[in-house]
Amino acid sequence: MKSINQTIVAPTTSLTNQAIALIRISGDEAFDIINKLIKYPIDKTKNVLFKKLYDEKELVDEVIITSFVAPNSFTGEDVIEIACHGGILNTQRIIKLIIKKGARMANKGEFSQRAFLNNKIDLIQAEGINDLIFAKNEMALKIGVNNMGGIYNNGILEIKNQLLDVISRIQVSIDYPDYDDVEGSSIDELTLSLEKINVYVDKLLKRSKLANSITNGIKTAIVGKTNVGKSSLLNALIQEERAIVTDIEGTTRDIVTGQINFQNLTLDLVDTAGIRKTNDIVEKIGIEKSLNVIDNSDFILLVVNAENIYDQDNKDLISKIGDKKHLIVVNKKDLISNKDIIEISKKFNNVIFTNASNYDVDDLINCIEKMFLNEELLKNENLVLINIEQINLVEQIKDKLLKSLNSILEGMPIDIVNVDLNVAWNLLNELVGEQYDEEIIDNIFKKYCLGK
Ligand SMILES: Nc1nc2c(ncn2[C@@H]2O[C@H](COP(=O)(O)OP(=O)(O)OP(=O)(O)O)[C@@H](O)[C@H]2O)c(=O)[nH]1
Ligand SMILES: [Mg+2]
Repeated sequence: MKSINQTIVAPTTSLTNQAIALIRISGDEAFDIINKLIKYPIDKTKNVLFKKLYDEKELVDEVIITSFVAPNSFTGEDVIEIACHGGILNTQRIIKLIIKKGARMANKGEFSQRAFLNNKIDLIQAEGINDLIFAKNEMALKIGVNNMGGIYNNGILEIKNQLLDVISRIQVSIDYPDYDDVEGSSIDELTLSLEKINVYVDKLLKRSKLANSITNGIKTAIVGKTNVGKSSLLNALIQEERAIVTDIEGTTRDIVTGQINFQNLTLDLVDTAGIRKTNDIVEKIGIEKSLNVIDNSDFILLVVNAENIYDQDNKDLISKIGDKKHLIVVNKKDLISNKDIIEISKKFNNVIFTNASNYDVDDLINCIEKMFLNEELLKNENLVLINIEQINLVEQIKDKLLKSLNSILEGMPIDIVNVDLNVAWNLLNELVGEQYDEEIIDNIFKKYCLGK
């Protein structure tokens, strides 16, 4: 592993031809290094200065230097940020010069990693920064901003305190078995406290799973019989002629994908081969794939036409979809009467009408937004995690808490209950980053952008 003590440098903006690029230096030698590239040395103070950069005597660029003194910087170290002219060659040349004067190239995410290791941010905040950078819709952006600012982290810190309190009460009653007056250590009181913690963790998990799915992209399959307009629907939703559309049955043979970002949610769409009986080997394979896509999706758009809505193929598809979230999309509504629309609407409670070839899919979009956005998420007043590793940790915490609660209710010895509670406590610490494995931390930050 490269040394954490070395001064590091990286471009914080991407390397392309642009007006201004930003280069960040962080570490003990940040000021010494910049002073080797300018005529009059800058003091170790927080400052913004216009300077000329030199390679020995040769002018390199005119730049703005912003300096931060440890511990009052993003990383908690001395930091110099150089806003230089943004040509690729120019930016690379300045970075090479800085390396020549003693810095080393930063790893991906190393600035954030240092901020974390220097206690400037906790892990939830660090992940928030990443979520913010990669946000695909406004919901993800808002959650990223909230988590970066640590606005709702106190909820999880409060839960940590409550859990510690329960563990301590149990520990006291284990250590002093004869002293049964320890306040709050009766089975009823412990159960009550644990139930409260459980409710919080359970809600956090539910919110987060939903948010993860709608912010990263809900896996959505477009399925149905041939020629009903599935590919037209994909094209209308992504507003691009991606999938081939013809009036020949069996046009789509393989799966075609697309993504649509609504204001607050994202759908990862998969258009599939239409279902029908066929002897064509290639088409058969496509149909097989369509059925697999249903299994691997979280949301299904079953596309039908008015005249085939009740036929056996569609009945089979509905039973294959089972209790997965789905909508029945009656496409080609331009070909049916209002009377038909009313009749069909009476028979199904999750039916939507579209005219995909005319890009008329507004009702469908409104309906999907309503289906997935729950009030609590929109209000954004609680901690929500959208990162899958964090959600997995919360899942494990929930399992352990539930196990200990059940053990208490089943009258198991109290020291056994405490074993699971201690594991939950460690996992909670891992979640906020107060306890960590260096290798895991290295891995977490590697997925960040260079310069972040
Ligand atoms: N009148 C009308 N025709 C439509 C509509 N949507 C699609 N079509 C037409 O229906 C035919 C089939 O459309 P596709 O989108 O290729 O249907 P598909 O379900 O993907 O068909 P396969 O790939 O063969 O399974 C094309 O001729 C489309 O132009 C609609 O809303 N109204
Ligand atoms: Mg098709």
